[in-house]
Amino acid sequence: MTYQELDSLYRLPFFELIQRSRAVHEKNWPAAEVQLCTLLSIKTGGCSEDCSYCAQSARYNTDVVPERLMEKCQIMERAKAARESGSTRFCMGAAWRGVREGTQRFEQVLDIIRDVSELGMEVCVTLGEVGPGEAQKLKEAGVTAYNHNLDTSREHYPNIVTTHTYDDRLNTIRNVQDAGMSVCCGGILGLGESTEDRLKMLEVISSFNPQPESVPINSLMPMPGTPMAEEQGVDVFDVVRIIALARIAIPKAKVRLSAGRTNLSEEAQTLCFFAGANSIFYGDKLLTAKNPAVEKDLALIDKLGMTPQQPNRDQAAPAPDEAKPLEPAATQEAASC
Ligand code: SAM
Ligand code: DTB
Ligand code: SF4
Repeated sequence: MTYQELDSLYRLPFFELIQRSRAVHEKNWPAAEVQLCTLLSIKTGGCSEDCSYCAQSARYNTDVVPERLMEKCQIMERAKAARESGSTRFCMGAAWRGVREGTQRFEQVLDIIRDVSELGMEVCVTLGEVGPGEAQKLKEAGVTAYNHNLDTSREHYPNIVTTHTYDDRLNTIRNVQDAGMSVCCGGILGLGESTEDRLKMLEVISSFNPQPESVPINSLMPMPGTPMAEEQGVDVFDVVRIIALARIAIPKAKVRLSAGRTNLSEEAQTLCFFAGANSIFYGDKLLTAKNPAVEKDLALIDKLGMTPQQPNRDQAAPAPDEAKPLEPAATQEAASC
C-alpha cells in the first residue's frame, strides 16, 4: 500500500478507520480468534549492537545480566509447558547481531530447533542477521517463521541504531523469504518517531512480496539504562490506528499486539482486537520485560468471547518420522535437566 493511501486512511475519523479495518478483518479472519504465542529468550544480553531501545545491548548499563545460550533440555521443558498452556507458537529470541554457518552456536541452535519443531507448534526464531545459507538451514531444521523487525522508517532508523543498517535488515528478510520461511516483521511505536515514520514503515512492510505472515506491533517499553529510558509512552489511540492500518494494508497477516500490553487497559486491548489485532505474546515475560499474567489474559479472552487460534497447519512442523519413537527421549530430557 502506498504512503498516500496509508496517509488518507490514517486521517479518517477514528470510528471510520476502525470500521474499515474491522471489515477487512472479518473478510480475512474468524472474527473472534486470537493466536497465543510464547516467547523465550534462549540467549539473553551481552549483544554487540547498539539498538537504543534494547536492554540486551552490551553498550548500556541495564538490569539485564548476560547469560549463555540455554541448554536444549531446559528449552524443551519451556516449549512443552508453553504447549500445555495453550500456546500454538513458540518464539525463541537470541541477543545476537546474527548467526553464521559453521559456528558451534549456530549448530546448537539448529539442534534445538529440530527438537522444538517436533512438538507441533509453529516455530519462530529471531536470531538477528542471516545469509542465504543460514536461512536454508533454519528452514530445514523446522523454523516456520523468522522474526526480523524493521522497527521504524528508513529515515529514522539511524537515530535508533548505528551498528547495522536498514538495508542489512531488508537483506535478511529477503534471505528468509528466498529460503521459503514465513516472515514476521513489524516495529516499535514510541521511539521518538513521527506519524510519517510509522506510515513509511508500514509502506515498506506491506510492499514485501510475499507480504509478511505476521506483523508485531510493539510499544516501546522504556528500559532503565538505555538511551530510550525516558521516552514518553505512546497514545493508545495511535496504537489502535496503526493496528487498523496494518490490518488493512496486510490483510492476511496476523497482527500481533506485542510488547507494551502491561501499560494497556483491558478496554484499550479490546479496541486493538476490534481494530484487527489477532495475536498476542502470552506468558508473564517477554524477552526480559514483563507481560500480563496468563490468568489475566485468559480472563480477558473469555470475557470477550474470543477463542485461542489453532496452529496454522500449512506451517506446522513436518510430520514425525514414522521410523522414530513418537516422544523422543521425553523422560530422559526431563531427567537430564
Ligand atoms: N537480536 C535480534 C534482532 O534484533 O532482530 C532479535 C531480538 S530483538 C530483542 C527483537 C525485537 O524486540 C526488536 O526488533 C524490537 O522490535 C523488540 N524490542 C526489543 N526491545 C524492546 C523494547 N524495549 N520495547 C519494545 N520492543 C522491543
Ligand atoms: C517482537 O516484535 N517483539 C518481541 C519478539 N518480536 C521477539 C520482543 C519484545 C521484547 C520486549 C522487550 C524485552 O522483553 O526485553
Ligand atoms: Fe541486540 Fe537485537 Fe537488542 Fe539490537 S534488538 S541490541 S540486535 S538483541
